[in-house]
Amino acid sequence: MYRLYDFLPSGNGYKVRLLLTQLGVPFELVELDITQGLTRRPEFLAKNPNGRIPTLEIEAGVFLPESNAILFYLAEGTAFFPVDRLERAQVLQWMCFEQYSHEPNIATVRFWVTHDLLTPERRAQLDQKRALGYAALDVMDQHLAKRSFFVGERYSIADIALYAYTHVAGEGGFDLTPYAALRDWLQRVRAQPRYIPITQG
Ligand SMILES: N[C@@H](CCC(=O)N[C@@H](CS)C(=O)NCC(=O)O)C(=O)O
Repeated sequence: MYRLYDFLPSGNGYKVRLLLTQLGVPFELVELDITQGLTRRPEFLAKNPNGRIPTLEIEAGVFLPESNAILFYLAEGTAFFPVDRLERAQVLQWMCFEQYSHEPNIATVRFWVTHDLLTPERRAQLDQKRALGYAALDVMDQHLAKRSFFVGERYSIADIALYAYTHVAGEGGFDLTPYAALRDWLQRVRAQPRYIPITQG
């Protein structure tokens, strides 16, 4: 059985929990409180030298970190990952966008705000992070104005990757009210079979 090292408030971890649940694949959850530095201890660094969750233990001693890499691994050969060559590349395109333009702004601000970690140095970065986060939401909203899901009109791991931190962006102070297409898409993701909320292990 897969073992998932995770932290329940984490959107990156939630991506993996959501896909495993939607695939109907059982897994063992090992929660590590990142606010207590548990992923920076030698025993975890031996599993993922980058010291971060999510990390999936595929079989004894075989560890795969990085949420989107884990999604790729789990979704291969399933309805969550297209077979068409261009659509596969488009899934990768949106997952790269998520990691470079979306998550570092939207997820980081949410983490600082919800965990009361707004040091003066971070406060000074807030405006820029918020502006970059809103720019990412603009791109998503424009794309979704013409389609139901990110790639090929089908729910895929691109949607899971982007949903994870978008649906909780409000916790970081992002106002989603002006993003009608984006909000409709959030509802469509929520309506998918075997959907679970971020708080569920
Ligand atoms: N690019 C990685 C980011 C992973 C990441 O930043 N994980 C955070 C929680 S969301 C973490 O483990 N932080 C603990 C730490 O850095 O000590 C992914 O997508 O999995």
